[in-house]
Amino acid sequence: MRLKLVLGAALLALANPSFAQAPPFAEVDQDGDGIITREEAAQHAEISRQFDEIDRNQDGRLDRAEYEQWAAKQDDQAPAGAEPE
Ligand SMILES: [Ca+2]
Ligand SMILES: [Ca+2]
Repeated sequence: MRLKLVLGAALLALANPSFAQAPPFAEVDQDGDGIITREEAAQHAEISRQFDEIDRNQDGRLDRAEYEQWAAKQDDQAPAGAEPE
């Protein structure tokens, strides 16, 4: 079960190597408990790398609000081709 989820995340990472947009919260929160742990973030290189920055209240976990805020910022930084607002 867990292995299958990890493999799915790996396949998605391969399918989207540019990471132009952050993956949906539900995709990163593999067990669906509403919190992204470091272990879950480890499946996504960019999230893992910026974990401390995303974790604004420094409790070692990413809740949906923290993640969505960061994800929106990633979308703002989308590379050429994206229309600026
Ligand atoms: Ca989780
Ligand atoms: Ca947090």
